[in-house]
Amino acid sequence: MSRAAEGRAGAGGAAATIDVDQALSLYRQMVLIRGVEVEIETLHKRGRMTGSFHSSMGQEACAAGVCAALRQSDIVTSNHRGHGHAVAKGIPIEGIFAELFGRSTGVSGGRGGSMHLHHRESGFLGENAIVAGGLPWAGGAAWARKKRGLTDVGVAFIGDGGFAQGVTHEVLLMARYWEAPLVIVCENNGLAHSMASERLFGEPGSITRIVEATGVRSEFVDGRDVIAVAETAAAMVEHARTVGPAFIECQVFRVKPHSLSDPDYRYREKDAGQAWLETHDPILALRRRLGEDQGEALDRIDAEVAEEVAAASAAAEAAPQTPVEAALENVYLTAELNKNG
Ligand SMILES: Cc1ncc(C[n+]2csc(CCOP(=O)(O)OP(=O)(O)O)c2C)c(N)n1
Ligand SMILES: [Mg+2]
Repeated sequence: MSRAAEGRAGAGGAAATIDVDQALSLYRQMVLIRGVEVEIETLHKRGRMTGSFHSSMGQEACAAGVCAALRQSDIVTSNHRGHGHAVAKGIPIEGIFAELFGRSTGVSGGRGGSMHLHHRESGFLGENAIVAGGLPWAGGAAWARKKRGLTDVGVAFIGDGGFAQGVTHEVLLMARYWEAPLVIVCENNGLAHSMASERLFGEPGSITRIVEATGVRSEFVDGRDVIAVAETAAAMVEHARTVGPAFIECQVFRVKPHSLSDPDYRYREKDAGQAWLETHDPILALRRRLGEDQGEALDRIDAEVAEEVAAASAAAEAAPQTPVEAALENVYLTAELNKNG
């Protein structure tokens, strides 16, 4: 148990940085991410949503904990497994559902779908289907903000697979050289599709040591523990705001197959995800930690989130479909786009 949870959020103890209200807010955020993704999976299975998607079930604590340390004006970029980051950064969930339904009310006008959520108003610069493709965006955004005299940071969520991309190492070194306010969050879920992370990098924590060797401030954190993630993220975001780049390796677990269409039983034990969830679910872990005292408040959050998700999903589905003629909007640079760029 982290110091914070032993303190005001838990059973009493040493100095805490996270109080009960903040812990409840982290809980709500994780339940909302889970609720949105379970709804998306259900809609796919019922044939009401098409395409595929990459569930972040089991990884909610990383998205919720990191984004809790951010301001609205801080920038986040994400990858193909990005719904949790989008929700945690504050994108309205109706806009996310509408995007996945291909509706014109979607955050990307229904043109982007699951891997191209984008919402400037929330500081969400976008997901990216190219492994580690969002990282140079965040690095550039961070550097630009520093050049403009702002104190906002850029945060890039990448997977362990993203750490095997050359661009990751380039951005890391450039951000260090320019002292850019960038936080790289590597969600190490142990797999890059079917490739075991340990085969490439060694045990969890090894990626942190590789980054440490560059002189960039680095932390390894248990991504099942949302309070530990939130505390670590707060320190690293502050470091980025005031000093320079920071790196977090967040150890998580991918509960679902790589995507909806992935036969994961070919490279890991059948039902490995479900078995993990039963013993390590970050949502249940926080519930247990907060204890009976908060039982009613937690139940209320569960009910409110369920209602919010159902309403958002229904409203999104009822919205008009994106017309075919809109398909090429925002693809080519126009004077209007350039002006808003
Ligand atoms: C440059 C590039 N290479 C390969 C792929 C195919 N691909 C999509 S997701 C993925 C695995 C990514 O693993 P990781 O970064 O660990 O993220 P996770 O899926 O585990 O969340 C791969 C290889 C891609 N999209 N882009
Ligand atoms: Mg991975």
